Amino acid sequence: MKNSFYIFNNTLLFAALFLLMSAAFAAEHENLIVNGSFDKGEKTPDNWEAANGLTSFYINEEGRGRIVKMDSRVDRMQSLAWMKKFKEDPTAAPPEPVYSKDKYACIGGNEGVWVDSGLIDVKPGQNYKLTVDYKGPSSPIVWIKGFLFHPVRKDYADAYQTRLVPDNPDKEKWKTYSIGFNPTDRTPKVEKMKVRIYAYWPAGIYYFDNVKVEEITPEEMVELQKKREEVPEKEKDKKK
Ligand SMILES: [Ca+2]
Repeated sequence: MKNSFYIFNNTLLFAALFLLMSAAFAAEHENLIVNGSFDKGEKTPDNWEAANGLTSFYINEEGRGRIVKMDSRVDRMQSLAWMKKFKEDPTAAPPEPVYSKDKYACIGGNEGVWVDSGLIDVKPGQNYKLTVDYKGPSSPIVWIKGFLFHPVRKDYADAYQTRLVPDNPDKEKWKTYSIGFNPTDRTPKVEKMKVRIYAYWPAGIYYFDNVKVEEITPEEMVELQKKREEVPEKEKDKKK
């Protein structure tokens, strides 16, 4: 009896702790990008653009579920032709990749490779934090693309962008990177935004996981901006 009471008490304690923690995370750290882990959905993860199977892929990695893989080494002409075909018929089977002898003739030396998230609403005046897990041979770009509603064209038009460029990445080891940003600070009419994962030069294989956009406080924004300004300082040191 005493034992079961103890277990019951512990269960209650854990339940209470769990609720408290969930409430804290929900209040401060809700991921506004639905399915930022890429794990939900069928062939294409929910809320993300389809991978074309030649330069962009959704693959599984142990312990991470599904991740994004991009290969920017593929020949540019082949990539462009395939992207056109894939757009017309997403069920078509991708060709075997061609790797050109001229290393500048790859898609990474030109247009690059990307996949986009779905659009989310932008709150006026709100500070946000973008976070991504990344591993690869060099720095890719994770963009935030902001849009305003064009009254004449009755469509969303480009109005804002900022980028996260992972500093000092590792080919084998995942690292987590973040920036702070505020879409309406200088472009107050921005209403929507999305994430664009983008790999280009140097040609190589790039991996991404756990894309997160969350609302942050002005204090958290100041901390992130400090970190962002430290990067050019480090660059300066390298050149000395
Ligand atoms: Ca994942």
